[in-house]
Amino acid sequence: MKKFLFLRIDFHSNIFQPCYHEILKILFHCTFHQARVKIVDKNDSPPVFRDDNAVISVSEDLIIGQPITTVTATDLDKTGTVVYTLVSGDDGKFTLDSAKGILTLRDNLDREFQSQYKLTIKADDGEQFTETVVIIKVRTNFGNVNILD
Ligand SMILES: [Ca+2]
Ligand SMILES: [Ca+2]
Repeated sequence: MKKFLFLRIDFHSNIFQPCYHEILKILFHCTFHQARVKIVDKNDSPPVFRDDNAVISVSEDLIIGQPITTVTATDLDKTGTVVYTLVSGDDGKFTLDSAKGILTLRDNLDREFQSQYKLTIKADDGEQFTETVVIIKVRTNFGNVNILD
């Protein structure tokens, strides 16, 4: 004799609940059990930067240690922690908080020496990573302009 099992899947509670339980039990003299299925998240999505190729203008008289911007990457996964790294282009002028993504000034800027920095920043979730570019444009401090007599 063939036996069929009908299942109703309740996605909200993740419970696979047998339907017609009592009817089938009477017809086929079998028993049913409920099973609770918990779906565990896998770290399979890369972090995604909120802003790509951001351009930020800063004054050349910015004080060392002052925050410039915060880079943010979102991750669809519940597992894994996003770690930010300054990969290249900073020339020792900037530092990046690995946990919060806060970019701060590390050394004095001089527009006459270098007017633009192209920073490559990485967001890594332990499995996959994404990179973005942040361009820092240095504005002139008018106090440095030499006025000839
Ligand atoms: Ca996932
Ligand atoms: Ca992830």
